[in-house]
Amino acid sequence: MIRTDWTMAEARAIHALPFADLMHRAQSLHRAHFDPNAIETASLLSIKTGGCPEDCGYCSQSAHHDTGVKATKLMGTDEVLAAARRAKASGAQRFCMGAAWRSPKDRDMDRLCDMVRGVSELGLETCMTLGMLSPEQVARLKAAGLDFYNHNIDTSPEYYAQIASTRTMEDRLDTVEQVRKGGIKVCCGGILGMGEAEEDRIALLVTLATLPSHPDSVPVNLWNEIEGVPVQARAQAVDPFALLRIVALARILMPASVVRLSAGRTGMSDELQALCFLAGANSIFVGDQLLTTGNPAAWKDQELLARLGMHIAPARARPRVAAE
Ligand code: SAM
Ligand code: DTB
Ligand code: SF4
Repeated sequence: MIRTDWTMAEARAIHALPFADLMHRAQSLHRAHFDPNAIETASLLSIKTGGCPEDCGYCSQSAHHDTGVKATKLMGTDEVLAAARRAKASGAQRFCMGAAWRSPKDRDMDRLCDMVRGVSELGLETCMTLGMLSPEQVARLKAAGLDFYNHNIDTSPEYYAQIASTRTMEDRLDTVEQVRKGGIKVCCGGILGMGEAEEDRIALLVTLATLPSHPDSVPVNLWNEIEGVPVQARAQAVDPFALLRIVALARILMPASVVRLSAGRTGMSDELQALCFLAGANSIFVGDQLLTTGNPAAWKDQELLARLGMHIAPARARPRVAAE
């Protein structure tokens, strides 16, 4: 059963299960919906870096924080396609293009659509993350063939105002809804380790799991340390078992969604990543670079997947909704 009526009380109770029970429940649902040995891969490219007018307290790219990240212009389509070819050659299935914008300017739309068409023609799935979109912009990207749009809500509705003041959770949810209505698949998740309480992490997932339909993919990021941003002062290391409980809860609340173990893998042991896959994570970013921070080297990921007997394949939910 795919449910969109989860309550906080239900989510808290699942989250608090004894570890073995929680992992068993998550793994059973994972197996009912996906091949548990398959992992999806996406590669990221920052097509427009830094100088962003938003003040997200975790982000190296905000013009409000002094982080040493240099602002660049929107890349040319050829440069983007060259990076997409390299990503494909190194095993990526999806190419995700990110821009440090509050929202795209209409004058950029032609080039963005060219990028989507070009990346699709290479046989890669396409994803973009460009900030807020108008319904017209959604329609243009859809017509160009955009498969996914990433737009994270990042934390709980209660904690959101502590993280960003130039936009609200409602703004984020509005764009997510526009994207869904426009027929583009939604990628929406959050960040752990920004000083939020356990309750906020659960509320983040309940917010996603009670949307009109679950995001197609749910990135779980660990906050990546950035010198010079406000979150640095209140960030806390995420206990590995706390991470596992959140991955498992995401899998249980949204059983047919792809859960991506996103930022923060460089600091994780192989054993912790393997446990995250058991808890229901079935997607990773591959390639040495995320947007402005690092990611494990490709050979390290290949070695890890080989040791676990896992293979790279599109994480497609099984059509049948099986009982636990
Ligand atoms: N500007 C667009 C937006 O905000 O949607 C797209 C780019 S933005 C950098 C994409 C996502 O990266 C954010 O929503 C956040 O979840 C994640 N992110 C940014 N900085 C991060 C950090 N230091 N650690 C972990 N995740 C981070
Ligand atoms: C997501 O949830 N994580 C990715 C992607 N969506 C765009 C971004 C992670 C960024 C980590 C910090 C950086 O590299 O600047
Ligand atoms: Fe800009 Fe996105 Fe970074 Fe916020 S998260 S400052 S919107 S690039």
